[in-house]
Amino acid sequence: MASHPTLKTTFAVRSEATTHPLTSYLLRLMDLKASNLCLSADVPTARELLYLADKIGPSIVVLKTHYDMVSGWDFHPDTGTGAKLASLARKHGFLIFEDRKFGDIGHTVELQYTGGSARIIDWAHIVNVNMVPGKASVASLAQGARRWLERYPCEVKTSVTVGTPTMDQFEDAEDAKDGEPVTVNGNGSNMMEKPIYAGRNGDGRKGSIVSITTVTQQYESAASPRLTKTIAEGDESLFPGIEEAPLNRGLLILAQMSSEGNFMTREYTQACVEAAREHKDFVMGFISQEALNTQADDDFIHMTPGCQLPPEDEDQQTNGKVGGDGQGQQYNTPYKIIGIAGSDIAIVGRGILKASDPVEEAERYRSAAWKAYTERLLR
Ligand code: 5BU
Repeated sequence: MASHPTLKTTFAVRSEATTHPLTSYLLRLMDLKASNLCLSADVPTARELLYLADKIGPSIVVLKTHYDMVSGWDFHPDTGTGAKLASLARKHGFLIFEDRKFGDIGHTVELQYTGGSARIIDWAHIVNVNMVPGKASVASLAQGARRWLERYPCEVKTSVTVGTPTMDQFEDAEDAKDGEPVTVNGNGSNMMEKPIYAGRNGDGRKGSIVSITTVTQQYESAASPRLTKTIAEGDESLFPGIEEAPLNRGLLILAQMSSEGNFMTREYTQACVEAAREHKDFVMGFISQEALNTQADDDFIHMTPGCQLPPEDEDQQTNGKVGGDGQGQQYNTPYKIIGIAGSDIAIVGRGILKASDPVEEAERYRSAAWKAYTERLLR
C-alpha cells in the first residue's frame, strides 16, 4: 500500500474534499454513525433480508445485496422489496449496494442496470462492475445513470384510489357535472376527482354522490426540497442529523478480489484505477483488498470483502489472516483491512449472519473496524 494523504485524513474532512455527491454523503454518514461497516446481507428470503436491514441498520453505513439469490423478491417498483429496502435505508441511514458485478458489453450492462424486472438503479444507490470486458462498461453504466437522473425530474407518479366521498369532497364536487373531473389541489401535486352520482332527481338536480375516484399525480423534482431538507426530529421514518441521500448513483470498480487464486493481475487493477479517474462523476471507488489512491488528487473510497474477526478472546492484531471458508474465500481482520491495508469500509457477511446474536455481533464488527480507522489516523 502506497502512502497517500487520504489514509491520514478523517472521513469528515474527506467528505468536504470529494466532488462525488454520493461519496461525500457516505463519508458524512460514516462520521455521524461512527461506522465503516457494510453488512453483506446474503440471506435466502426477502423476509429475512428486510428483517436484518431493520435490525442491523443502526450499526452499518452500507447494506450489500445480491438480489438474485433472494427468493420472494417483490419486483413492484413502488411497494416491492427494493422500495422497502430504500425506506429502511432512509430510516436507519445507510446506502444500498447491489453487488451485481456487471460484466458484459456496454450496451448490455446499461440495460441490465436500468431495466428488467429488478430496475436496480431505482433502489440501489451503489452498484459494481467487473471490468474484464473493458472500460466501455464503466462508460455505459455512467451513461445509464445520467439518463436515469435526467428523466427523474419529469417522472410523474400516478396513483388512483376509489372511495366514498368526505364532506369536503362533496362540496368541491357539488357544481361538477356527472363524471367530469374537478381539480381540487394545485400545490405541486395535481389531484383530480371524478364524482359519480347515483342518479338525477325529477327536478333535474343531482342525486347523492356514491363514489369518488381520486387521481393523484406527483412530480418529484431533482431540485426538490426533499434533497436538502434536514430531517425533522421525531420523524421515525427518517434518520436524524443528516438529509436524505442525493439521487446521484455511484459505481465501485471491482479492482481486486478476496478469493484465492483469482485472476485479477496488477495490470488489471491499474486499468481499473485509470477508468475510475476518467469517470470521477460516477465512480466512487473500488472493491479492493487495499487502498489504491496514489495520485495527489485521488479521493476514491475502498470497500473490502473477506473480513472476519477471530473469537472474542483472541487478539486480531497478532493474526491478520483468519482462514477461509473452504470454498476459496479468504478472510482478514478489520485491523489488517482498515488499519494496515488502508481500506475504508469492511464488508462482512457470514461473520455476522452466522453469529448466535447477529445484532450484537454487528456492533462488535462496527467497533473493531472503527477502532482500526481511528488508530490508522494516529499512527
Ligand atoms: P462473507 O460471508 O463475509 O464471506 O461474504 C462476502 C460477500 O462479499 C459475499 O456476498 C461475496 O459475494 C462478496 N465478495 C467477496 O466475498 N469477495 C470479493 O472479492 C467480492 C465480493 Br468482489
